[in-house]
Amino acid sequence: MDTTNGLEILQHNLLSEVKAFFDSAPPLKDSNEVSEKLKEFIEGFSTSQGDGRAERVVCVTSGGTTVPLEQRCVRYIDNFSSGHRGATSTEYFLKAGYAVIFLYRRGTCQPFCQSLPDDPLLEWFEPTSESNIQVREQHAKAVKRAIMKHHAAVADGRLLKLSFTTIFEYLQILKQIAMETRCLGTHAMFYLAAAVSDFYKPWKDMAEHKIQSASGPLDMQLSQVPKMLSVLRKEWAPLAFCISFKLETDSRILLEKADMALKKYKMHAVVANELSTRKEQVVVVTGNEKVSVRRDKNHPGDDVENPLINLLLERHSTYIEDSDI
Ligand code: PAZ
Repeated sequence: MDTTNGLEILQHNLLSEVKAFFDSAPPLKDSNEVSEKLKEFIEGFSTSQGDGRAERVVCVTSGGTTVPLEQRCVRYIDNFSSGHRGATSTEYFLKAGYAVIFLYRRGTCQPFCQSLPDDPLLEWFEPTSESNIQVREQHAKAVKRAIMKHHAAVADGRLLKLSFTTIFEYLQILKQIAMETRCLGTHAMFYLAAAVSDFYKPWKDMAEHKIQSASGPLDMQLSQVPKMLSVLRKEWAPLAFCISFKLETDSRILLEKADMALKKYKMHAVVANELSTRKEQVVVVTGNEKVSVRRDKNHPGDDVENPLINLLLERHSTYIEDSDI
């Protein structure tokens, strides 16, 4: 088998696995609505600005995907991701003038919510009369700021939020986003911070009803989720600037795995992070460098996403300029 032929066969096999994944996935309930929202959002900002520069858009994925074990799902496999990285990064992208499609796991961190009180929601408010409720004085500033910033981003047509829970929903929506943003070419970016399951139970092989414990220990085989990063890069969004993340708990293999992902999926950069230090430091791995990015400890409240997004914005600009030549 010559190498070209070998690669073609691998690509063909991958595309068949991807097709099988989507064909057997439960269809998205609100697929048409998602499509409409995306079209409207992109139309809203994709016309050139006054200075002739086209707008830039980033799809930020955030939080973890679940893997249902039953069709009428009682149990599922989940992961640790809080969505903090995606939510915080979204704020920096918006600040830099990007339009953001925030694809997030329901119930995880949201942009502009970091400084909201930790108290339970109902305790933020107090009744002032029979029919009036106000935010408690000690929370008023933080709540008002969060609401104003969020409202401005959505009302300006710069923030579109789409939610998922399962691996099936996540990949179907990601594909829709990629197809709808193709028209933006190199001005589109994918910032894939979501923790996406590597294994899943195909829908057709899944028990319909709750798995019974009376049948003894659970012995279940999971299939591998097809490598969608490859498909995103090659098929769905071939011109977009693509950043994926690599998380490991063993620092000895982290950079090597990030390098492998960079080459295998042809990403433009892979952000390598370790579970325990992910809020302090990441390493941006590209074809010719490994840049360590750290949170500035001298500035209280600063986070690692601030320098990370600055670096990626620069790289995206260079990518666009180089592609224009
Ligand atoms: O969501 P979070 O802020 O708790 O954590 C962020 C993260 C570690 C999920 C992200 O930086 C990441 O590495 N995502 C990809 C994980 C992976 O599938 O390797």
